[in-house]
Amino acid sequence: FLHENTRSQRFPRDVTETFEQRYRSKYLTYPEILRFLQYVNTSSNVNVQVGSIGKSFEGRDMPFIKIQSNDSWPGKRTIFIDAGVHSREWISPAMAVEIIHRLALNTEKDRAVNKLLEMFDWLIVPLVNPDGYVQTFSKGLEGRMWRKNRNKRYSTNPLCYGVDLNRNFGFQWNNSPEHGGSSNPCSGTFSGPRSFSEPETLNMGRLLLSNKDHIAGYISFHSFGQFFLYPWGFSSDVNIEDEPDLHHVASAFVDRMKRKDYIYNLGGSAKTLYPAAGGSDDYVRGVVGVKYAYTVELPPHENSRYGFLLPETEVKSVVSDTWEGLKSFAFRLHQHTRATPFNTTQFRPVTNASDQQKDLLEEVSYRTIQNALKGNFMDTLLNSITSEKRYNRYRKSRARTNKKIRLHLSSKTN
Ligand code: 0X9
Ligand code: ZN
Repeated sequence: FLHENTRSQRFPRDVTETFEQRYRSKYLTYPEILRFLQYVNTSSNVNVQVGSIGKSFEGRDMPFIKIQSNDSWPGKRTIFIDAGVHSREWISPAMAVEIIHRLALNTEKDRAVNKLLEMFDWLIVPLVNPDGYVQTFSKGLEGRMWRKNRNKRYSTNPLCYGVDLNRNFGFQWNNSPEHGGSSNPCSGTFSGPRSFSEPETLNMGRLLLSNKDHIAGYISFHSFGQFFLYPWGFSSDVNIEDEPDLHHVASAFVDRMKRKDYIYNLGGSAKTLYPAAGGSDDYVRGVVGVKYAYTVELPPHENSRYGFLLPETEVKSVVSDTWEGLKSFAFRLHQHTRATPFNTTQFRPVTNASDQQKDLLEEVSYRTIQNALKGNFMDTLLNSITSEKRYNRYRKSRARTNKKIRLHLSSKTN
């Protein structure tokens, strides 16, 4: 698939020069990202595996790369990174490209890289939303500032295409009074007709669940604002039980970045930024069962006038500075989790003061995990939500659950 979008089947002679010297000082296009991965695949000295996790709505491949030390083994603890969920946040895939370059090519001869590969395998999806990304390179209203995917099924108006992929993941989907998603296709935060209605989120869900037992940490790169966020995003009323752990590991990044003069805001997602349900981070934590799941809002700072339009001249310094923060994060994660045997089912996905609420919410995510473990997650998921009948049944049972939670909560406060 790497060849599909490239004009020439072979690399031009100056490809090394092109990528070594120019990839960090410019935003790569979709075909350039594929070509970059192809280059890494053939030139890395460590173990890399490049492939596609599936197709986007418009049929583009969603590339992944797995980077491991040459003596790695199946099931080794993995850091999972994704980028480009929102297409206009160009610095995000640029960050993923930087990470891939650092880990797989290590042209800076950074001694820490060996350690990083010793500690973890790295699984990276640099562009979760390729259709949207391609769209942002076009002119006009639906051009540079496009955020969602390019699904055309929910509206005939081109301004109203697409679903916000970060409202479409299947955990607490649309499920709080302030869920931060919209049911209007014209909205920039349209959450889709149901969770995992989009091929992009479905492909991610499948990949995540099939790696569930060895993902030690998850980071989704977004922009902008300089926030380091942990769950929960779906509601600001629910606290995460192990907040001190999540905070401690993330603060390694935040402290390191501060020394480089980047001030990051660290905290629970809904409280620190705003409530938004259906995000990938909540899903990774709540259903996949990864304890350390984060969303990072890259530069510029929230007060910057640039917003999503971080100038190309800033790319190089931002991604190489952020790499330092990521290294600190990985070392801290390793250090902090080394003593505890790695078992993702050890902790409880959702907690709050109320035990009853805990049980109800856990039941939902636990069932999803059980189904995933039974075998083909995709079949399970597709069967359970694409058939209208079953979907309605599911919705009704969800409504009942939600009602119980609400009743219980109000009885507590009254
Ligand atoms: O709204 C979002 O999806 C993210 N912010 S952005 O400006 N990049 O669009 C924040 C997502 C935080 N995580 C959750 N709310 N689950
Ligand atoms: Zn975003």
